[in-house]
Amino acid sequence: MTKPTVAVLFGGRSSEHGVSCVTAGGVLGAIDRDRYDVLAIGITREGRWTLASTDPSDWGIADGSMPAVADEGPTVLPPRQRGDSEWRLEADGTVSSLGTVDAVFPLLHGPYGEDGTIQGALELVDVRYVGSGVLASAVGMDKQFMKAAFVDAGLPVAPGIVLRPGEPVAARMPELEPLGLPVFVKPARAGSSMGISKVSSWDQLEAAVADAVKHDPKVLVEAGIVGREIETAVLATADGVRTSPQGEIVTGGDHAFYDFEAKYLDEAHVQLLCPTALDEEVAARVADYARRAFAAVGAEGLARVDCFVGEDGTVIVNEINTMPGFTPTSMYPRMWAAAGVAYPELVEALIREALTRPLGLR
Ligand code: G1L
Repeated sequence: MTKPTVAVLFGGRSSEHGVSCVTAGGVLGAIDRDRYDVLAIGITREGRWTLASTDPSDWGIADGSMPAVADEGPTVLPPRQRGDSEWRLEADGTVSSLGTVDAVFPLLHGPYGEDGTIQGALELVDVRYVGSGVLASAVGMDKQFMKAAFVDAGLPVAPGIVLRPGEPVAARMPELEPLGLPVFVKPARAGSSMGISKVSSWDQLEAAVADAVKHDPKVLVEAGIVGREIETAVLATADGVRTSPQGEIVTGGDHAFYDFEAKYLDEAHVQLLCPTALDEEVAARVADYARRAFAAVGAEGLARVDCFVGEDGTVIVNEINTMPGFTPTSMYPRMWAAAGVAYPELVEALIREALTRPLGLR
């Protein structure tokens, strides 16, 4: 019997190229080769698509670089630049054939990856993929629309104001001031925590917005919420939608919050606790909100939902991540491990869900 082919798509032109490569190494190590044929498709930092080794032992994953994709390796697609609208077709009328791909693991982050573009490209060519579709991926990448979807679903969120590209901040002060201090200034659509800053006095706002604008011309200014950072993993398969035991991000050291540096560079000062102690009633509410947040954006397969829990038990939904950190030691897999679901089982459940989903509207 022929095995389904699963392609792992990774790397890419985003700042999280290295994280994506490390994640691909983890996924490639976990896919059951007795059940699936595997392809590894790397996208270089320049945007060239290339075939990579599927053998995890070839992966120098420590340095987060793309393994065994020699510059002279086979090119699947030529590098593309913004505005490069030429479609290069092979003689047989197809864009390079890799044979049949039954499901893709789209391990790409940020613009051109988790914002729905890859998902759309796969929809166009009738290829199934793991995780959320076009709309949920795009909504999950845009904090403005994410908040709107949560509000529409009756979920509690932090109040926020969106600054449009090029807009003078001073003109919006009458709306901004009622948010109170501190506020968090965030690029509306960045894939990671880069460009986020905490503003404790209004005279810091302009500089914070200038920094955020480097990552996205659209900026969100959000009321600062005091509370524990509690995360929930959601897994949706044919068996239904399940939520994991909650995890908690505990930030020490001098990080003002769980910022980019804390997340990726300063492991010593950030603790990921799972499971974490939560009042039973609060835990149930967090789980309920996680499910509803998942449904609110129309997520599929998996998502991590991050909440703030105040001392009085108030829960605020901060965000949904339809492409959560997914190395074997990332929070999402660790939260499932706490529920007895090991990393390879998770990978298997997600592939199976992708393989059995209908194409087109669902
Ligand atoms: F394919 C999944 F399962 F939907 C998926 C896709 C992407 C899960 C997790 C991720 N995460 C990432 O790609 C990343 C956070 C490592 C960005 Cl590079």
